[in-house]
Amino acid sequence: MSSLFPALTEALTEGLTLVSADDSAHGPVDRPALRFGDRSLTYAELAAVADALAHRLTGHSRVAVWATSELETAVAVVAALRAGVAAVPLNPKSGEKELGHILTDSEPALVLAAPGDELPAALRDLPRVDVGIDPGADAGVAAGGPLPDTDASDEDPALVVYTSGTTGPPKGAVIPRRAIAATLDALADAWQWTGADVLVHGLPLFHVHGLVLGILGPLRRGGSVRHLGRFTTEGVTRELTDGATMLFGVPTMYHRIAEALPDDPALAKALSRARLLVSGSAALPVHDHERITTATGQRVVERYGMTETLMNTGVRADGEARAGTVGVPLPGVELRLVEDDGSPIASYDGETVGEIQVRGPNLFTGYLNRPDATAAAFTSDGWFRTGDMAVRDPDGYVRIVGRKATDLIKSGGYKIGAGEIENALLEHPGVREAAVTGEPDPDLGERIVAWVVPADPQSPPALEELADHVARRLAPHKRPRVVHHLDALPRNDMGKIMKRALGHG
Ligand code: MCA
Ligand code: AMP
Repeated sequence: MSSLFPALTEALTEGLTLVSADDSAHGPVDRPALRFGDRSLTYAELAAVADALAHRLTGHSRVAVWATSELETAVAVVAALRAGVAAVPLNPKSGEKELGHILTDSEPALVLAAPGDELPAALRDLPRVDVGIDPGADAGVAAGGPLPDTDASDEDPALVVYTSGTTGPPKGAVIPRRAIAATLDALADAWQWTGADVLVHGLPLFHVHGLVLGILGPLRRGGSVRHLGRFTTEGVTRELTDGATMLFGVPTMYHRIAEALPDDPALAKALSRARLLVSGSAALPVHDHERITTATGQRVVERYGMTETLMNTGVRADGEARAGTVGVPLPGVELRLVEDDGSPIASYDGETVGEIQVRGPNLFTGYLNRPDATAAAFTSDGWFRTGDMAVRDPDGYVRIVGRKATDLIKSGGYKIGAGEIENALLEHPGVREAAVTGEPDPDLGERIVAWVVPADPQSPPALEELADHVARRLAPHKRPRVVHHLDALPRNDMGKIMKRALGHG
């Protein structure tokens, strides 16, 4: 396939000497590519550092990336893609159990990390390659010869991204190069996204939203991205006031923006200047949409995607941004709604609910080492079962109304499997039985609630104790925010926990 990053290739063919300042607005070489805080790289500099690193990666099948919200993570992933090697981004806050599972499952040849980063014990047996970002030191990269970027096949894996299911440990979604190119080009069409755009975001870099859309997206367009390190409304104000054109965020971030707006005229002004405000990863409540529009005159557009499918639908930049909808299928994406028995729903009546199934070049190739789960995820004729329930308006706009599995929780835009947390809770000595549910939360969308039968009713484990336990074993965002102690869990005749009965507990 052609290069995933034409602007990088262009920067290389133009030569790695920096052009004079007056050419900077035009030539790809001197255009800013990445900015994290006060550290940044132009396309020429990124080409130098990423390609020097890429030459050290060729020949491997998979490499892990210690995916902090720093410049090194972006460089490491670009280097892996330039080398034709799959990158496995690791959440640097992953607990021992989660990290252990991911490493055993994905068997990376080495781990890429920023020079100063301290890695946990689970990673110390892996060869480590430090990600240098000194373009001067790497100026001789061209001597390393051409990289496989353009020779890699469309189906070659680009990323393995771990995503939670209802039960068991997370599964590694193998995302091929073709899916990344297809989804980013479809979004470019929908959003009139060009190299002139400057994106700002503060999303983590170990998931599709922050990494594929937020970093690889601008680089594929030849534009630039400014990462906030962590999301703050001050950071959003600063960057949108200073020339950024687009903002990507999860609903929790837009909720925090909506909360801050009444007392923050600078934020309102900055948002009103943006070309496009995009929300995704979970539903943005209509109330937050409305508050933002009232204060800024801007409409937030939503897009709908999944780790396994990348992006499926979106509200187009030239379309009507209707709160509560995720827009229309993106170019190249086939989308249908089906009944429980799998029969397609023909109507576009805004009422008939069905499961969303999708097909197209944006899809993953399967779950790593999980042919069973991969087979179960697809119909016999190649449609991917998303598990999301939706209706379609007469003009094709999709409205997501719920999820098939009650055991999947979306909190802060993270997908979290109830079973995974239940297993972790059961490993705590103070827990005899456990069930996990999600309940509505104005900030997080849903918050994780643990229902626990204590081993010793006289001294039940406290919330903080259980939250720390889950954060240490899995990840902090998977920790319960509420714990209820019960004498017994409600079970049906088969012994299965009746979670619906818990909501009222
Ligand atoms: C608190 N903390 C703890 C504990 N309690 N750490 C360890 N043990 C504990 N017991 C720490 C947290 O790690 C965090 O640290 C800080 O305290 C605050 O925690 P919390 O309140 O949970 O989080 P927050 O800072 O308020 O985060 C809200 C957020 C975050 C910024 C919106 O949820 C977020 O970044 N969400 C993005 C999720 C995302 O990108 N999803 C995309 C996947 P620290 O502050 O240092 O971290 S979905 C996807 O990719 C598909 C394709 C799609 O459609 O997009
Ligand atoms: P993940 O598995 O973490 O990639 O999350 C994918 C899931 O996030 C989808 O299956 C949806 O349930 C949800 N999702 C993503 N974007 C949206 C959106 N704009 N509105 C509602 N749900 C969304």
